[in-house]
Amino acid sequence: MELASWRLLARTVKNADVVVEVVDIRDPVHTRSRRLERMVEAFDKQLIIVLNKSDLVPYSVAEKWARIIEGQGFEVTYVSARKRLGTRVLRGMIKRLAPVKPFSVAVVGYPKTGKSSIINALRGRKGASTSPIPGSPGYTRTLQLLKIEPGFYMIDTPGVIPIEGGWPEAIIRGRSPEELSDPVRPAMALLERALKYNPRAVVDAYGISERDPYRILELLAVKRGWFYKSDHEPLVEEAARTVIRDYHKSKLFFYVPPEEYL
Ligand SMILES: Nc1nc2c(ncn2[C@@H]2O[C@H](COP(=O)(O)OP(=O)(O)OP(=O)(O)O)[C@@H](O)[C@H]2O)c(=O)[nH]1
Ligand SMILES: [Mg+2]
Repeated sequence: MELASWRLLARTVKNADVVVEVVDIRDPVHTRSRRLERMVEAFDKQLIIVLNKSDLVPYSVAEKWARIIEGQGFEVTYVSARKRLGTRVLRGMIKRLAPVKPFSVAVVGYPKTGKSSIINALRGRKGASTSPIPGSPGYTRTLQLLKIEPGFYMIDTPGVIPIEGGWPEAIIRGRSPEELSDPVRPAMALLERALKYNPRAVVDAYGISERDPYRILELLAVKRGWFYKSDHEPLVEEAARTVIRDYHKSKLFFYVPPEEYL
């Protein structure tokens, strides 16, 4: 899987008039890149932080995250690319920061935050290819220039993984589940977080009412009939990949409450 290099991003940011950093509202702290934000500052470009996937959290949670980030001195708004909510506000914000046409907006951020989906939502039609899982067909590999309206362009970029990304977010977004040499540890960390923030997450996704992450993987493998041929032990690696995929598809559902951060 190809991710954006910092050099490519620097060039893109330098040539853009406005930069949109797309963040996953389920976990804004771990899907924001301070390094990216500092780079935008260094080039003296206008930055908008866009909290995407707001259809997955209550309205009050979206509002609170926006206020927190605003309080840090950023331009911020929340949208749902999937439901096409908040796109009018975002469009207005961009035009306020880039009053003279023609202008271009670089859309940057962590993998799988919905960068391409936001561009499509603003365009009102598809054009930027999208995909649910890192590395699966449709993920963004190179820069792509898309027209939103005459004189208003957006540049779609591949996701970037900063070093400060944090565990396990950087791992599970940085590679396709198949490419992970050890999917079990990140999947266990993910399950722990899921249960911490949504006690019903595992019951709702798999009908398994167990709280020990390793045990959950074993039970899921048994449930799906995944066993090692050699010793007939549950194939926990396959269960781990499934858990990671289900997080990307938001079937394994949780979000980090803003209160945690205040
Ligand atoms: N629930 C929900 N899912 C979304 C939303 N926006 C995007 N997604 C989903 O998130 C996944 C990733 O979307 P993309 O637009 O491909 O994300 P990306 O940031 O361009 O991904 P890369 O180019 O691979 O870095 C897809 O499965 C989308 O359907 C949203 O507003 N709500
Ligand atoms: Mg993309």
